[in-house]
Amino acid sequence: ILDQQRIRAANEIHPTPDVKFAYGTAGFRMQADKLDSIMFKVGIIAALRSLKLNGATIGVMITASHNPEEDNGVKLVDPRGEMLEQSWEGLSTELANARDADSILSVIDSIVAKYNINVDNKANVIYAYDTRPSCPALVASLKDGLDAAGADSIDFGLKTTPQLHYLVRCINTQGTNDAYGEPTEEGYYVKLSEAFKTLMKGKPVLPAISVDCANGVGAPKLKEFLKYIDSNVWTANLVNDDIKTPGKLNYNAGADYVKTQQKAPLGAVLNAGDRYCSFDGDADRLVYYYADDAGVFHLLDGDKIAGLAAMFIMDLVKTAGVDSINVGVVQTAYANGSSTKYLSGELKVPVSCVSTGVKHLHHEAEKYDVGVYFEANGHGTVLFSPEALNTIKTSEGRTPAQNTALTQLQALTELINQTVGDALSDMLLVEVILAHRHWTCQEWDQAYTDLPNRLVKVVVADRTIFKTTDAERKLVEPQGLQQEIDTIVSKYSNGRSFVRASGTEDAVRVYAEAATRTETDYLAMAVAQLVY
Ligand code: 16G
Ligand code: ZN
Repeated sequence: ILDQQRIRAANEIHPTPDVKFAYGTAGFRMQADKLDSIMFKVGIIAALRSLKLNGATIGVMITASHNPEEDNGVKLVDPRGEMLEQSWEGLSTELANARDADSILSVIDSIVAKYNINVDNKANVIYAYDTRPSCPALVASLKDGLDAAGADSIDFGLKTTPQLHYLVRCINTQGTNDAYGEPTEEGYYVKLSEAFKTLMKGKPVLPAISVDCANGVGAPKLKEFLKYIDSNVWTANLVNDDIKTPGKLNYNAGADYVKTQQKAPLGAVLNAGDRYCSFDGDADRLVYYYADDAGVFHLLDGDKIAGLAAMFIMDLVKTAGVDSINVGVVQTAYANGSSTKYLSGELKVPVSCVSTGVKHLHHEAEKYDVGVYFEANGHGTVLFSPEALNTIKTSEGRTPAQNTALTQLQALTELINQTVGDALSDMLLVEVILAHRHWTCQEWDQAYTDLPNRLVKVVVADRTIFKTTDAERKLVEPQGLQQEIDTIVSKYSNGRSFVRASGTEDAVRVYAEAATRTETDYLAMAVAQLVY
């Protein structure tokens, strides 16, 4: 199936530039004009991965999420809609860095030999892309790789990242007990909207929410979703929904902008009492925000969403009388200290801390019956274990209240995109909870007060010398640096600070939080000084 001639030909048309490529936490991501060779090679890797898994369908998503419009990227999705298995990241990197046809073919041979791959089988791959102007050319290169590898491939066109993850899972589970849904975009809207309607039944109609779509793919997809919901049930106003004008994608807008700048996006005028949220450029991150009566901006980030979701699900589990289901929350070191305190101290829910990156959170969340995971940046979801799903499905309530709660839990398992963080699905989850509680954003925000925090990016000569342990909260190298950080931190009340090398940029990140804004800024600067 793997056609050596075609692979050589593809390599001629898509030569590998002199760049050091690495499959990182976000797949391959960089300036779009450097990605051409990567794409056809990703096509080959996707085919090999499918062959290794007996022809299961693998997904390829072309996007650079919240990055500037000039960037692009590509990542692979495993059969259950999860991130590519880690061991294959290295293989992808190896192939990406092979320059001449002979080296490319020899990397392919070594993968085939390593996994005992039967190249006479059929590989299945689906792919989709975001709104970036560089996508069509990259898609063409990807297709060259898929064809050279003899894969059967389907172009799903413009999709959000979580929609592509959903499609992969649906295709691979079709016709099994584990079927996840119809493998179409429409199937996705139907699944979410039906679950949403069930959960909103008898609840107050919320005033329209304002959704900043970062001028990305979330805009047309949210508009599509709205067709499935009667506006008497729920509706939204879109801001930054222009996907046509060059240069607008993620420009001063979107979840990453709002989270890092701690201010409203371009084009949003905040009225006290109203609800606002932002998606990122590929609609897998979500943050909420509002203005108080004094007009002051308040952010409700991934930590706040995790707290809200955990609280709601724990209550439902109790009301439904299925207390055997345990709920846990997974965070990273970036979670605000107040959120961790709230979760363990008030909700009394187990909390784990893992390294940055969705795959780490996802993996850890699978250890609970119901695992709520969110990064502070707004990427997250809720996972229900097969046992939990079964308990919810088969339990019989002894009272009408128990039955209602069971129905609602069941609907939650369908509303939540369990493959990966999904801005649309997560937003619907938040809306459901606010409607159930009759809460405004401000009331939701009362759960706890975030400690002031600061994230500083430090460009260093070599970021690889920064090695961490304890879920990135402590440095082991360079030697002695952690003690110096500890000494500084100990001078601040509620002080916490850590340093880690970025997985997506050539820089080191310094995070700091403390009791007051001023102290936080001093702490962040003092630790950043140590790193320079
Ligand atoms: C990637 C990760 C995101 C993480 C971010 C950290 C996935 C799909 N995405 O975007 O979860 O928060 O990297 O970036 O895993 P950093 O390493 O540059 O701080
Ligand atoms: Zn994203």
